[in-house]
Order: sequence, then C-alpha cells, then structure tokens
Amino acid sequence: MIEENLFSVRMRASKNGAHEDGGKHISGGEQISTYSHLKDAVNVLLDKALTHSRGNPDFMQIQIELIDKPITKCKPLQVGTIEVESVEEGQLIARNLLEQAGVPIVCIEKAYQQMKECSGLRGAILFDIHSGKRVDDRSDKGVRVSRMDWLTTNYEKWATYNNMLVSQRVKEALVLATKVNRHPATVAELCWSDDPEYITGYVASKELGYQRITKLKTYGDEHGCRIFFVNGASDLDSYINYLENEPLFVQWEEGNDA
Ligand code: WAQ
Ligand code: MG
Ligand code: MG
Repeated sequence: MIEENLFSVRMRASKNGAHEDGGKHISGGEQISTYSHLKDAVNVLLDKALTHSRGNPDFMQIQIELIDKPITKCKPLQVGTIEVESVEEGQLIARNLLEQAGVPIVCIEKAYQQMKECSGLRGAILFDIHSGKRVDDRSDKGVRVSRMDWLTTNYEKWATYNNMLVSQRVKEALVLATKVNRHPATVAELCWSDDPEYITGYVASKELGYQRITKLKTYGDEHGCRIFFVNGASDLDSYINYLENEPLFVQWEEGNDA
C-alpha cells in the first residue's frame, strides 16, 4: 500500500483586525487533506469564512502543514437528539447531563457564572472539575482543537443510516466532540454555536455520547460556548498537545456502532 502524505489545513478569520489585535472572531475551520485535494480543502474553508453569518472578515489566515505522525482512527460518538420547547428547558437538560457525566454541581454553577467572559473566543476553555476554575492559560484565545477530520462520503453514509440531515456543521462538531471526549482527562463537553442563526447545541461525554439539545440559546444571539470539563489530576500540557496536535480520523462502519 502506498502511504500518502496528509496535511493539516487550518483557517481563522476575523473582523476589525486580526484576533491578536482585538478583532472579532468570525470563523475557524480545520481539515485533513491529501496533497491532491489541498485546493478543495482550502476552498471549503475560504467559502466558510467569506459567507459567514457573524460578518465579513477583513483578516484571514490559512495554514497548511504536513502531518508527520501516524493518524489514529476511531468511530464517532453515539448521537442522540433531545427536542426541547424553550432555551430554559434546554439549559436545564444540559446541566443535568453534565452532572450525570460526573461534573460536580458547584463546578457547573461556576462555569455558568464565568460564561460571558468565555464568549467571543475562537477556541474552547478548559474547566477543572475539582477546583471549579478555568485552567488553560489561553485567555482571549482559548484552545483550538485541530488535526481531525471525517471523509465526507463516510460521514454521509453515517448520516443516512442515522436518519440525520447531512450537515457540514454537525460533521465538524461530532468530529471535534469525538476527539475531545475520547481522551481520559475529558469528563464532559458543553457547546453551542456563536453563529446567530444556530441554536442547537450539545453535551458530550464518553458514556452519554453526543447529546444534541435543540435549543440552548435564543435566535440572533452571537454568544457561543465551548467548555471542556477536565479531570485536573492529569497533565495539562500533554492534554492540550493531544487536542491541538494528535491527528485523528473519524471512521464509521455499519453494524459496528455499539
Ligand atoms: N477547537 C476548540 N474550540 C472550537 C473549535 C475548535 N476546533 N471550533 C469552534 N470552537 C469554539 C469557539 O469558541 C467557537 O466560538 C465556539 O466553539 C462555537 O463554534 O449537532 O457550530 O463552530 O446540530 O460556531 C453544535 C451542534 C454546533 C451541532 C456548534 O459551533 C448539531 C457550532 P461553532
Ligand atoms: Mg465550527
Ligand atoms: Mg461559529
């Protein structure tokens, strides 16, 4: 078998200057591509940034890097969808799921208290379940999970099998959640989009899988959330290195879903 070189392709876009100069985060994205598909990968990311509901960017960076490590493959988290009537109901369910996943109530409360300051980042914040404090040192940047992907054809097969609409957004979120939650230090993840028109979010963990909740914010709201609740006993540097650098491919096979 010929081993083909694979590349990590990353994009970030902002408005009113670059992120590091205080610009507003518009869009980010990550893909894994072969050499011959690099143009397509860049185009997908370019398109995503140029047609974003958070606004038109005036800064964008697209970076291509050879992946020089073997790529781990794993199946996607199990998915469930919880239909709710209101944001209040959705948020209550989210908190209950986090608690079920092993996040102490006090920690959930503290995370919610600090949520405002965590919005507007391009990455996630790491919250230690023991101290109930934010433990990453990436202040206004957060930790951006990267080097992960799922072949579109395989994803579409999965979506059909699970009676789900094909959506680039769901694919990206499920890939991210699968990578984040398979690490032993991750206790759970809480997420909803910063895109004003998208109000479905999720709670994920190893045991719960990926639990979509149909309303976690009001339509038009540009405040997003992505929190990884971590077991602070483990080594933070190696954890962040895993999130940012360890390459992972999601791959699904029918009948191998349990
Ligand atoms: N690594 C870390 N944090 C990220 C990443 C990443 N690769 N991508 C996004 N974030 C953070 C960042 O702070 C964003 O502002 C926030 O998450 C929201 O990102 O099943 O679309 O891409 O229907 O706007 C979830 C539900 C959708 C999908 C989530 O998030 C479904 C979504 P967005
Ligand atoms: Mg995204
Ligand atoms: Mg967004």
